[in-house]
Amino acid sequence: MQRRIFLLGSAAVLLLPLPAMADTGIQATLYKNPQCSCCEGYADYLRQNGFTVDVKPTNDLAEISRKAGVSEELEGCHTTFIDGYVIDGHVPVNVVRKLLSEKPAIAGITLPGMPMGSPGMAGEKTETFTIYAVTKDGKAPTVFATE
Ligand SMILES: [Cu+2]
Repeated sequence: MQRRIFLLGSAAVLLLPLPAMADTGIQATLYKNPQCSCCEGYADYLRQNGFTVDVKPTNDLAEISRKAGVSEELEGCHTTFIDGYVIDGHVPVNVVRKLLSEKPAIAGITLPGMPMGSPGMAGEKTETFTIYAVTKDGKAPTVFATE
């Protein structure tokens, strides 16, 4: 009788739906200005790299960034949230993965502006990208990675 109950229990576990992450990738929410097209380019880039991206057009992007810890001078052109972190601008996916695997005690990371040749942006890369780590406690940003 004990054994029979055990087997039924195992079968029930197997019939449960798989966790969403198993087949749809890591969930990302990307806020952008309604007019921004390179932001869509970045959403597609994340999708190509296995993320599930929910794009939310908004007219309050600056405020969303600021509340997430990204000051005006460090803002990118869209604001993504993944796994509790803010990822602002056209941050290369290997840097996003570094953040998600290292899980540092920061609010998130940002690549300010819209550098040429960054993921989702047109053009040739002409300069080193500096990706900054930001916090919500008013500390100065630090360099998280360079590409
Ligand atoms: Cu852009």
